[in-house]
Amino acid sequence: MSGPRAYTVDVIAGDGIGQEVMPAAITCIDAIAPALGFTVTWRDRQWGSDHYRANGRMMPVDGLDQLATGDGILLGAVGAPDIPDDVTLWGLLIPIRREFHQYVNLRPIRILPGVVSPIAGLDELDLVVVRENVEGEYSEIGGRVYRGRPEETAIQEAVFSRTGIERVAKYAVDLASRRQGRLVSATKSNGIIHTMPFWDEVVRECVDASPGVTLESVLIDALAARVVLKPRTLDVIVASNLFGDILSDLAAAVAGSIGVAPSANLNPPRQYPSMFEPVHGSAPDIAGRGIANPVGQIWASAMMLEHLGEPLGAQILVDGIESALADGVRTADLGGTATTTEVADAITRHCLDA
Ligand code: GGG
Repeated sequence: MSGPRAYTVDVIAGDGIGQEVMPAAITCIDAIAPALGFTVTWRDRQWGSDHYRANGRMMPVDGLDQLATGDGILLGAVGAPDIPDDVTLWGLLIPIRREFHQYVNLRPIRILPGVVSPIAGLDELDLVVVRENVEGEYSEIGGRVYRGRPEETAIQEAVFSRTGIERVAKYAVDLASRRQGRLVSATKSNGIIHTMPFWDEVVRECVDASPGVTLESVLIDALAARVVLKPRTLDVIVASNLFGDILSDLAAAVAGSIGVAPSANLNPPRQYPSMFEPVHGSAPDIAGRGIANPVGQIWASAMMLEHLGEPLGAQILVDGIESALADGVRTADLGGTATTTEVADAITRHCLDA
């Protein structure tokens, strides 16, 4: 490519601490971009719960059309105590994942320097959760009958298609083949007797087509225990939408704090923009105090740079995070006293020294 590489990124800081950690990530990228020869045009989208309170919608009617013209989406957090969680999630996050076929939710989990795991003696961890991101248990199919009566009943259907399982399983198999060659699949085929045996079958077919990769199917309850008790026996985990969400939050807590974990909602064929967000939510209990951990957001931005074709920028950001944490610049969730801005400034300084 000749000339400066120019990217247009839609920024949805969203709710709560999303508004605090997002500027930290933008500051870091703006600091390193000139020396690396690329530019980013940030398109600020003030969508989320405030937009909902003012307009009755989490984003404008043509919000998805607006996002379709960009190269990527950087999301902060969604969720507010006065709005039902299903409204915030289904009004913003889930439509974006679905519209842009972001069927892989990639969630790397590592113990970063200076971060202490709550599991005694665990000082190293490096695993990746590959979560199916557009179908499964997150489904709008179902309903509620006999509202307010003793016989009130809710039905929620899970949707698993061969295409949907195959494409995320192939992604996970490919990733496993480039790491340790070991894939663990989360299942519950003993209790969930239609969708989970189908999931197991299709994942098995995908693994069998890749001779260098071994597969272990593990019941989700046992796998959750293993994430806590023996996390280092895990390398790449592939899981359905709900199981992947829970396992990755759990693994992030095992790695020291959910505040540092990043997440990439990927459209692997790159026909549509992908979206990058921290795993954490809007954390209304600490919002507005300037103490939120910006590392998850900055690490998610590094994943975005990697996806956009700026691997050096991505590496500089990750190295900057590691150096700042190793220096002891940490927010309260990691046992430190630094503010969001102090952590972002320390990371930026390290990035500029790189
Ligand atoms: N950082 C994005 C965010 O706020 N996520 C909140 C959440 O509840 N996400 C659920 C999900 O990823 O499915």
